[in-house]
Amino acid sequence: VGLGANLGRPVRQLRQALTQISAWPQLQGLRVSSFYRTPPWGLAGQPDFINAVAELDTDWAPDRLLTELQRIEAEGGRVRLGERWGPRTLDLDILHVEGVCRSDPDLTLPHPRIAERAFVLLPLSELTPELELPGQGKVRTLLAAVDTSGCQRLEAAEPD
Ligand code: A4P
Ligand code: MG
Repeated sequence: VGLGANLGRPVRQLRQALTQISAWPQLQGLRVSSFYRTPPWGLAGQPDFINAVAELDTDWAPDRLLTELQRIEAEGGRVRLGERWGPRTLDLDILHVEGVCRSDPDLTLPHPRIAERAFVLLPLSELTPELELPGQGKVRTLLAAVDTSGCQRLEAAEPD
């Protein structure tokens, strides 16, 4: 799962989302990357984002997982200003589900734009550098090909 925010209190919103995920009854394991401060991708002139990636084990099917993530976005009072790639208080995307490849617009897996995004590849490579993303390549290799200058890892003690 990729987490991102650039409105409100981004670090706090990411921590709160992770707390909610960690309380899921279906959850068997949860590993979370460092948080990164990253320059906006896709649409300039908006605040820097805070991004992180979480790996988890669940019995939920991918569609149910997306529904539950969208519930957390909504409960966090998700605010967005309407533009594609524009600012938002919380964005939770499914990046990859082991063994699943699909191009349904409601849920495309793996997420189609991972290879272009340092803000995903940096935290993802902390957790699963050897992961092969079907159709895109290995995380470690993809990371080596993107520009990570401007991305800054935050200390775990970063205040909210
Ligand atoms: N959807 C399809 N596939 C998926 C998936 N794998 N995971 C559908 C989650 N959702 C998926 O989502 C729109 C629809 O996509 C959903 O209804 C779901 O059924 P959304 O969350 O409303 O829109 P979105 O995530 O904002 O999509 P959009 O506009 O493509 O934005 P992106 O691609 O997520 O990019 N820069 C930095 N540094 N850090 C960021 O986190 N984020 C964005 C947003 C832009 N720039 C950024 C960052
Ligand atoms: Mg999203």
